[in-house]
Amino acid sequence: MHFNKRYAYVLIFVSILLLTGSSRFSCSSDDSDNKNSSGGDTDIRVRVGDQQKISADSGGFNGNLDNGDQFGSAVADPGDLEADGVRDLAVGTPFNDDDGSDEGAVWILFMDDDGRVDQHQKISSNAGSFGGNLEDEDLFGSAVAGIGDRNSDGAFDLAVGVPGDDKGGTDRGGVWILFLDAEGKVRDEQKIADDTGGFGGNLDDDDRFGSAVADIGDVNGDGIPDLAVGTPNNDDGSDNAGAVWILFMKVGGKVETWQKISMETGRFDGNLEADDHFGAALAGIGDLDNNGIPDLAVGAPGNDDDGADQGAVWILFMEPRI
Ligand SMILES: [Ca+2]
Ligand SMILES: [Ca+2]
Ligand SMILES: [Ca+2]
Ligand SMILES: [Ca+2]
Repeated sequence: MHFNKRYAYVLIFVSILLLTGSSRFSCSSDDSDNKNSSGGDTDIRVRVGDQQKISADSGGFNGNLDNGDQFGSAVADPGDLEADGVRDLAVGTPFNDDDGSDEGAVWILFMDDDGRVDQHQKISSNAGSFGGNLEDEDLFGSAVAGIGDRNSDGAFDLAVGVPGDDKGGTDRGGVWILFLDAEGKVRDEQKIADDTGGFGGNLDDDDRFGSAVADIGDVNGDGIPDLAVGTPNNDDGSDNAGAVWILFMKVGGKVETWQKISMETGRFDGNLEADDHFGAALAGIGDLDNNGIPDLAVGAPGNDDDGADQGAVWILFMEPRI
C-alpha cells in the first residue's frame, strides 16, 4: 500500500514534467511572438540578434549634438564612401543651430561592420566644406537620400531636403544635391528650388518642397536616375492635401524637366483631402507592375479613411506620358 501510493505520486510527477516540457516545445513564447509579428507560419523569420545605439554618448560617435538637434530625423544609406568595404550612413539633424536657428545639418557616419561609428563628418553651413547658403529655419537634413554617383567622379552623392527654404517665398522649400568626396566633405553642390537648378515648377508659399526626397530610378529612360520630392503642404484640391514632384534629372544634379502629381495634375485619380499631407514620405519601390518604369510609394499621414489622421500610403504605378 505504502509502495503503491509512492509509485502513484512518482507517476503523477513524471506526467506533469512531460506535459509541461511538451507544451514548451510546441508553443514557446519566442515562437508565438514570431508567428504573431510575421503574420503566419513561415520558414523565414527574423528577429533582433543584437543592436547598437548611436547617439551623443554611444556607438563610437563623438560628434557634438546640442539639445533639440533631433539627430535621427532622417537616415539614408549613401553607399560605401571611403571604400573600406562597409556601407556608411547619412543622418539628418534638421534643428541644428550651427550658424543660425534651426538651419540644420547632416552627419556622415563612416561605419564599422559592428555597427559602431569609426569616424564622422558634419555638413552644415559652416562645416564639411559646404558652399551653399543656409538660413534660419531652413531645416536642412529633414530628408536625406543616397543618390549614387551623379557627377561620375567615383564618389557617392547625396540629396538633402530644406523644406523651410524661402527661395521665391516663405517655406517654399528646396533640395541640395551634395557631391561628396571620399572623406564625406562636399566637393560641390547644386540647389534645386523655386526657379533654381533648372527647376521651373510652380511652388507656392508653405509648400515645403524637400520634406521628403527619394531616388526612384530612371523613370523616363534617358539613363539618368530621377528624383521624387514631396510638397506635403501643397494646396491642390484642398488645403495641405499635398503633392509629389518627379524631377527628371540631368548629369550634374540639375533638373531637365518635371512632373507634378496632385489632385489637379499628373493623372492621379485618387482622392486626397485637406491635411492629408500626401508627399510627407517617399520611397522608390522598383518596377512593381513590370511595365519597365519604376513605381513609387507616397505617404499621406493625414489621411482620415477610418478615423482622424490614421494615415495612408499610395502606390503610384507610373506610365509614359503620351
Ligand atoms: Ca565605408
Ligand atoms: Ca559623385
Ligand atoms: Ca531619367
Ligand atoms: Ca512600373
